[in-house]
Amino acid sequence: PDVIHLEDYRVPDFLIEHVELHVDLGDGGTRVGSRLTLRRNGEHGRPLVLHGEGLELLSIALDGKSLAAGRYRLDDETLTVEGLGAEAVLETECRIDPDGNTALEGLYRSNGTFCTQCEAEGFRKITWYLDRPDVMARFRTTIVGDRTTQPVMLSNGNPVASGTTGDNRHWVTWEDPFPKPSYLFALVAGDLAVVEDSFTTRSGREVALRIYVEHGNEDRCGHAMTALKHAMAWDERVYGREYDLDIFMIVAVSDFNMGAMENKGLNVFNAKYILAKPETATDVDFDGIESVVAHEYFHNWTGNRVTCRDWFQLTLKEGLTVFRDQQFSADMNSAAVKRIADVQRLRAAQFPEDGGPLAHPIQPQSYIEINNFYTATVYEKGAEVIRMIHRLLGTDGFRKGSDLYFERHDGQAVTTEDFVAAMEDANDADLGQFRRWYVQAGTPRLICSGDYDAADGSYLLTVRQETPATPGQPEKAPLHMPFAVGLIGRDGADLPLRLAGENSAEAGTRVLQLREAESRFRFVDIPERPVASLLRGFSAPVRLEFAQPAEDLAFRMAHDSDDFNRWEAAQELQNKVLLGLVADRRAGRPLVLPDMLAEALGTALDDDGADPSLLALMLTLPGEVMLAQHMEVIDVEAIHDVREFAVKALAERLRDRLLARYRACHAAARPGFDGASMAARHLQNACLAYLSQLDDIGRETALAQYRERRTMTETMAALARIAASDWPERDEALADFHAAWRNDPLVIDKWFTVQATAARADTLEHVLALAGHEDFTLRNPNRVRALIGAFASANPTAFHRADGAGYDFVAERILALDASNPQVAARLIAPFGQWRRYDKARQERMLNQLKRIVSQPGLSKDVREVASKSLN
Ligand code: B3K
Ligand code: ZN
Repeated sequence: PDVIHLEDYRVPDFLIEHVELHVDLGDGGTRVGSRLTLRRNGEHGRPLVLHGEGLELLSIALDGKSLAAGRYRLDDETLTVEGLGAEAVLETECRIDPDGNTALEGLYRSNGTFCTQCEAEGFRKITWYLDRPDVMARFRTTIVGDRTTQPVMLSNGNPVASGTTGDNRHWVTWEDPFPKPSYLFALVAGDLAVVEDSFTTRSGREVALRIYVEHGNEDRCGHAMTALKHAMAWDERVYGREYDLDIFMIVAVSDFNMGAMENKGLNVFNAKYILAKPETATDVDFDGIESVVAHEYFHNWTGNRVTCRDWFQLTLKEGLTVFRDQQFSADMNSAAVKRIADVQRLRAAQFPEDGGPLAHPIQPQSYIEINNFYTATVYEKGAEVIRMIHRLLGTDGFRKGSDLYFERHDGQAVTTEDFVAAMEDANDADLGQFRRWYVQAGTPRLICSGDYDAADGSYLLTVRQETPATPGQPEKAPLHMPFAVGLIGRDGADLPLRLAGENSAEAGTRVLQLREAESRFRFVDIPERPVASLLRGFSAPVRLEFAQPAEDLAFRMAHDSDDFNRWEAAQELQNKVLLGLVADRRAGRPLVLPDMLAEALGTALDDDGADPSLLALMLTLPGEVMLAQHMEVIDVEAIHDVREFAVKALAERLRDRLLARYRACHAAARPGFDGASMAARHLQNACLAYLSQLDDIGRETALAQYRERRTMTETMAALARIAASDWPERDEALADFHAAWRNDPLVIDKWFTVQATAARADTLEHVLALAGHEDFTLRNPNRVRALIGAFASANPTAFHRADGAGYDFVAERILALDASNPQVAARLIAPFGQWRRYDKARQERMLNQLKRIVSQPGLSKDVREVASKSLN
């Protein structure tokens, strides 16, 4: 296979100044005319080699003269033209088939609407082009379509002309004044409804905001529109960045390979991240919409105005933009709850990637298919790396750095090095060693110990860092990272911290810097044995190893001034207890729930002062997938049984307090997206997860909540309990839910997921039946993820069934899907890549499926790359 290496990067042989596109949409195929104004880049005699895939050539002309067959060469991936002058105009016309485009890359149709997805390399499926991000051109796009079926025809920038042509057809021309790479091109045409609003920028410009949706969805756009306006104001306030066009458009489509796309002035979204009202979307959906709308908007500066030189720089725009959307959501809602959710996601998706066969640095050094590198590492770990820079430089220093970055590089295609250099130069800082984060893969372990010396009142903190080997990187160098710590006194307050040799002390969190393989910090004037709170706010993306007694963890759950670490203490205590129980079960000892866990959670339940959402997170035991990360060899059944045992035992012990809190939250919550109601629902549902385990009141509580149909958040939480149960009402409830929402695809996705993730012995049989349900289709990525993706990644007991039937089912669907949509198929392979973590029998079964996938003839390079690397 063709491996692309970062070290082979060369500047483009030609630049494109201007592009004129003429897209004639039709039912029997679409004709794309293109006129490229080219300039030779430097002195050389090399030919022009344009990218192009799946295009049927209709005509080609150079500098106004039609080219004879011998003057150009065409193959499956390129068009080569020799003999260009220093400046040239190349015109081509081709035919493409959007209706047959099931890969959803390039120009395709979703429910009849024409739409595009060009990142990373989809533009070459529309016309021949230098389809690489360092070629930035001005685009002028004319779309011709049917007046009845495509009354709305959109592209980047501003509409500058339009007209009709007879035959019930019309045309519109769009012009984008900002030079951009082809991956930011977009075109949409269809019969869509529009919801409009406007935003006045701080310099007083009026920007029209338009959200286009399928008819009937107009009443579900309010939340996305509010999020957009908040994001626009926030970027002005926090980063000094103003929007730059007169129109900002979002189009929501049903069939989309990922979340959304930041095309210049015309974002295209998966409908899941736009459409919501409390009756149809959960609070998690509402949060997701707010953050994805903001994320795509923020790309306008971090990604579009300053873009990537090549795809190895992907984290330049993605890590930074994820960090910005995380900051935004933290500002809009509870910062601690947001931080916890982000860390949970990092641990669930990125840590396994970093510890498995697909480990790669946030700046990969090579790839076969770039679409495979839109990973949790590039995005989420990339965001953690930016967050560390932010921590090291401080809020003001980071802002100075970002200002300099925009000032230096506006309108350019740059590298991560340019970003780090701007941060350094603006702050006179040295990020030399810090740069290793960009090129070194693997999750560092921080092995910590603390020694209190009562005689001289000092506390010695020792931190050793060690990064495990990853494929191709056997040796790791020490990393530079911020390490936020606090020491808590017996009264629960943070002690003033003074390191030996310093003159004054400050209370609260202290950000230490780690650079060496081993660092020691001696805190002085510590009057009593403190309780250490390490890695506050998760100040670096590492695994912390610090043996802290259970009493200290319970103490921190109640007193840590850092809310993230209050939650983290709860997680650690729960991990300790549950993993102890796993060991008991494996040794055949009876399971007994330690009193102290119930007491610590009881104390949390009684905490009326804390954010209910934080309490919900503290009360929720680590999931099976998280617990598994702590086992040498994952024991799927033991983890499952022990967790179920603990939930039930806790429910019995805390019954009255759970019920009281449940009722109070239920009374406090109002339908709608307000922080207090969302937090109340969060805690209500965390209590329900326990209560539903109780034989007497569990069933009635869950059923009552389901039947009340107050908000989708409550309905789904109840239905999840019902779907996992053996209650006689189970089938009826599932049938009833389906009947109520059969015409609402985003809700039906939830119906599939709730069954795919149910912890039941017969789940695989249900999932097999669901895969044959009339509502199931491999053609819709959301539906695929709702059933197959959820089953493989969020139902460990069913996916890892000992007989291998779960593996067989998923591998078979990956192969079926690969024929139509390689990008989505490749993403389903990840769980198989974790095979080393399981027992011998499962290892062999997982490996056999990977081998089966790799040996399939005609496999896409997407699936081939991930599956074959997963075998290592
Ligand atoms: N930039 C897009 C992702 C494109 C994925 C291409 N396979 C969405 C985002 O990160 O904002
Ligand atoms: Zn992004």
